[in-house]
Amino acid sequence: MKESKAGLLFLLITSAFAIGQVIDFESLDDEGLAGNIYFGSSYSEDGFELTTTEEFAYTTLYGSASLVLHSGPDIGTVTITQENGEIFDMVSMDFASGSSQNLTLIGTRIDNSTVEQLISLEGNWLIDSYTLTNLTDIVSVGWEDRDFVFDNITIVPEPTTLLLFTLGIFGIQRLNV
Ligand SMILES: [Ca+2]
Ligand SMILES: [Ca+2]
Repeated sequence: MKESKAGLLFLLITSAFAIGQVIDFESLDDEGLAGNIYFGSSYSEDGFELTTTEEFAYTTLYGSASLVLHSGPDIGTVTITQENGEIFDMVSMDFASGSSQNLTLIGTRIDNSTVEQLISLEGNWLIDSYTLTNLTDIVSVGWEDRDFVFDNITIVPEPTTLLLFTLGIFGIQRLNV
């Protein structure tokens, strides 16, 4: 019994330090269709949820399924949260845009303070990867989106919460011994 508990603790601790996961939208790539396929205002993958005030579509025009925000003449917002409310870092993301412009990604921390990451989109409709250094220890991230294409959102779950939880269990178990 003790051994299995120790094994479980080891698993919990090592999983707490898991490296990043990539939201790559490949679960949408089952049609093999060109063009934009509209499907609604939310999308879930790897325990994360993306929502928008407008409508999401996906496309395979970039060689891999990627998301497109269909905002028409309006500016939509895109928001990413972890479904269990845990803290995470967002470390990179791919974007393509038809017009050259600056884009500000705004991360929100658990105390409602915000951090910002400015990226410069080239406007050539080519997918580029952007390294994000400011979006650490956040519970959500969002941006104003004008028909951008995006893919490969790389996220590192923050170990602190789970680690503290695990250490808490460990402490309680020691008290019970
Ligand atoms: Ca994934
Ligand atoms: Ca993809």
